[in-house]
Amino acid sequence: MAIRGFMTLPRHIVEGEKLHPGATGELSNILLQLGLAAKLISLEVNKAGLADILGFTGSENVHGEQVKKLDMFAHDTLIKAMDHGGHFCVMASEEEEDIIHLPAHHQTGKYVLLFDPLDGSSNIDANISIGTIFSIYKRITPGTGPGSLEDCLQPGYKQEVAGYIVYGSSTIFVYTASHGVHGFTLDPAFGEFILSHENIRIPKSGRIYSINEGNYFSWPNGLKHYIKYIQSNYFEGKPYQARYVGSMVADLHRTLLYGGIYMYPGDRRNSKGKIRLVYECNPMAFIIENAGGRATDGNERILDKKPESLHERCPIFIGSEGDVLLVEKFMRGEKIDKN
Ligand code: AFP
Repeated sequence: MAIRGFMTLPRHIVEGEKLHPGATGELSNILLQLGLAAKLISLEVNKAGLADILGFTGSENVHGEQVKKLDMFAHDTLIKAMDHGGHFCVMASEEEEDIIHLPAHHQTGKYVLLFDPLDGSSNIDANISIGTIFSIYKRITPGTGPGSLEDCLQPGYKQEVAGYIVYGSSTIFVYTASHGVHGFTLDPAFGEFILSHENIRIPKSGRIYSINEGNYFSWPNGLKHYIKYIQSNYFEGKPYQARYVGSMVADLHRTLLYGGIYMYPGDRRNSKGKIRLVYECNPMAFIIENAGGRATDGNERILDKKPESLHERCPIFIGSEGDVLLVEKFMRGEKIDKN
């Protein structure tokens, strides 16, 4: 097999470093370690149907949900892969209530790592795509010792890097460090991520909407009107198509590539919806904006929101700019011209 010219994830990261004058190489090391963790989690996800790894551990996570073994495997793997490089002062995971301090015997550094180790985990038993989401910030507290909660509660626009790994029909690692959004597909034969999606740009508008329509009767009226509008009008010959996996990483990966919109609104029962601001909304908003898209809570830009707590939830409308702008108009009750 000819491998000349292959752009692997490590090579891309190292070459990308040259675009950041004065870069110390620290972020590159972090991304390389995340790539390694992604491969380990991917291997375990692929074995999920075979090994005695499916099923509940019997314990609940901070949201009162049953935790599956694979979630904990991903959580532990990320911590083990990331805690020793001397890059981080603090970490936080969607699977743990409080911030995670680095072991005392490891050096601390200037970065902060936030992650959702295995998003969409209620889909594991059905062999449906799931994913890992991460974001990296610089610490804001002074000093070189352990970081604090304050470091983890920064608005999303301050992210240095964000990314996700989708474990689907193949495993794909997508990240942005502000210079474009790039996707790498894991070649299982030689265990390396290969550049497969360079400088991804989300279409300005799409023809796919993604939302849990089972909640229709709890939605705000503006959103109900929007959904009926895109279902009952023809756009270039047909109405919008509905696609909803129920794994945000999978739904957002499709949205990034094909365009359209993913929505998880607040509703009558949960005014802030379900999706977590720190672990899911912020990294996905950073990626989508860097690809030319838009992400709001229906009113305010997601990346401008200041998190108040680690596990807070936030309504989200994210995807192609044209689609998000349109749903916002409906949410504000503005008059929309008939198509
Ligand atoms: P799980 O990790 O509990 O499966 O939740 C996944 C998720 O946070 C997000 O990935 C999905 O888009 C969303 O929840 C699905 O929620 P609904 O089941 O309420 O549609």
